[in-house]
Amino acid sequence: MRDAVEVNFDGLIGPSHNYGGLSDGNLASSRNAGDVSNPREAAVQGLEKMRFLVRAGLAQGVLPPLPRPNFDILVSAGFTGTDANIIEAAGKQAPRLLKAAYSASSMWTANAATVSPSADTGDGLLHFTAANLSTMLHRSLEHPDTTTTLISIFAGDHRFSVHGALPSHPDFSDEGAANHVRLCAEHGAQGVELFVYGRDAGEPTAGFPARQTRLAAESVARAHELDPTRTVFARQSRRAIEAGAFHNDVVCVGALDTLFFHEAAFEDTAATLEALRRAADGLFDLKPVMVPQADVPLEDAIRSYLFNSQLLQFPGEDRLVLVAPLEAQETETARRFCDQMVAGNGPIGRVQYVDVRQSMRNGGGPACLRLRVVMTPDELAECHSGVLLDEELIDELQAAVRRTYRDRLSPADLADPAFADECRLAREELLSILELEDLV
Ligand code: SUG
Repeated sequence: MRDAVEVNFDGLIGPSHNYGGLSDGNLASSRNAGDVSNPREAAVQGLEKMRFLVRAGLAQGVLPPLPRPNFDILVSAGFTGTDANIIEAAGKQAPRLLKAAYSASSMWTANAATVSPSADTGDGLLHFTAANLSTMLHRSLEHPDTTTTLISIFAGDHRFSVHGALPSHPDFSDEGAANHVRLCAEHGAQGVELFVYGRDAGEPTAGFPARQTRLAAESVARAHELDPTRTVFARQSRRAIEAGAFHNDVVCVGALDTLFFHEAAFEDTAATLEALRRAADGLFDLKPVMVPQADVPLEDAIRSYLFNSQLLQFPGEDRLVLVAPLEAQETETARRFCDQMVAGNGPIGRVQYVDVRQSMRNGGGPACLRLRVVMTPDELAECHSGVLLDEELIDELQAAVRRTYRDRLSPADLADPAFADECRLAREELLSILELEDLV
């Protein structure tokens, strides 16, 4: 199917965006713990990034924020009474749990699910598996609501197959598309799916957590009916995880036939590239762009989030565009590498820097904020069109955000029961704009 397109579904940043310091191994989350956040600016920044892609002529979708606070976890922890009683008591007795219940982490939709386009799957359906995100408590709360959201948007089992999350056990730890790369000649052609894992099921790890297991990756590949000869499983390097690459997409991004990655991304780079070439045989010639440690030290790569960029084919441009965070431009080694790369004649011809600083301060760059879904025209026609953006809809969402979101949120504010109502009303307004009232 030649005219399939890649749709980027960004997470609309929720009204409770805050710096909770909840993610061990995510250096930005730990560094900025307790700071005052600006949810309004965060959501506007995210929507401006979406506007940039819409203006470039790319297909752009949005996923709404999940309901926060998540009362289910608070009730499971024994808090009872009215919503206000629950929040007040949790604020006093379990403030960290209240932060988890309020986390706006569903904004990072690269972790919402793993997606396999219909060109890759045995049954010809477009498959999604919601990620259990079981390593971090606050993220483990997302998947039931994420599954419901995906089913609302991708309804109809003759085109779409939405799988619930894998079991929530450490052997099945799954963080979705952040550890998954699809390579192909063109979006609608059969591709090669690369799954990157940090540990085997049952394998103990010291130090920062490895959030993806090989068993989880294999389970998703099986459920999606992927062709084993076109599927590659590669191990992320321990060194990258210890340096703060809590997902593979902090050190690697791929699109079409191009894989852009840091020298230290994989445990065995040569074997990974060899396996990819074998899997791509007859489909496309892999174009690896490896960034040497000598040019961009791993620490700079992680601080700048150079690799947590979107790699996109812009209409009218013959080489790929890297949509990178401003922090990459501000990091000398990363910027120098980008300048040299675009001056050469490799597959990446331009770098565009975007401001997503509010999200970056929690460890989420441009690539974390989007879930890529390759869709045929029939699939596109059948999904819920209310979440497909044009500039007018972006304006409407931004106006709602400006009306309903705070521009200052400190951890202490979460204990105020009035804030829960504020979050609910803001989300309801967004859902009504997106014609997703069934999710209220
Ligand atoms: O899971 N941060 C997220 C960042 C996710 C980035 N996603 C990708 N790399 N695809 C995480 O660590 C921090 C929340 C806090 O501390 O308040 C957080 O969850």
